[in-house]
Amino acid sequence: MAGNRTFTMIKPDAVADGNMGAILKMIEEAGFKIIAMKYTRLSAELAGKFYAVHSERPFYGELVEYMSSGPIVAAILEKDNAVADFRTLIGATNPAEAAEGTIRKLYAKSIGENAVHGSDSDENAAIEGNFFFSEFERF
Ligand code: DAT
Ligand code: MG
Repeated sequence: MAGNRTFTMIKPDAVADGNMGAILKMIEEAGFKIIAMKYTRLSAELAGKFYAVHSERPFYGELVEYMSSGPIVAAILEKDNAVADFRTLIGATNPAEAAEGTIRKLYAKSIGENAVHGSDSDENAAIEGNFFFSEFERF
């Protein structure tokens, strides 16, 4: 059975462009409840740890530099079928391929600066939520 939580980040480009409120509104209007949320900035070291799974990919250095370049919003979201439904809401990694009306279609600049993160599995949603939030912050 699919789990009911996922993890998201509003990435530095979207926060810098003033799209934080619009993106949170889309998330809430799509039926996701915000369980935990923080406005913070990742060091390069923490961004590298968060994306360690991509450490062998050619874009890893660029990804770490970008994700530590400015403030982000991190949040745990709750909804039935959260992981899959959230991936549908954000759209394809590359905004050029993202469906109309998705967050990335509306707000992403490029495949690298793509406005939002969404977990790709229930297991990773839990790992990523735990990375940002202590037990008492994700009740
Ligand atoms: P997603 O964020 O859709 O789950 P991913 O897990 O494959 O995508 O990659 C993580 C992030 O790495 C992605 O949001 C942006 C960056 N990225 C992925 N592919 C890239 C590429 N070909 N060039 C530059 N950045 C890329
Ligand atoms: Mg991913």
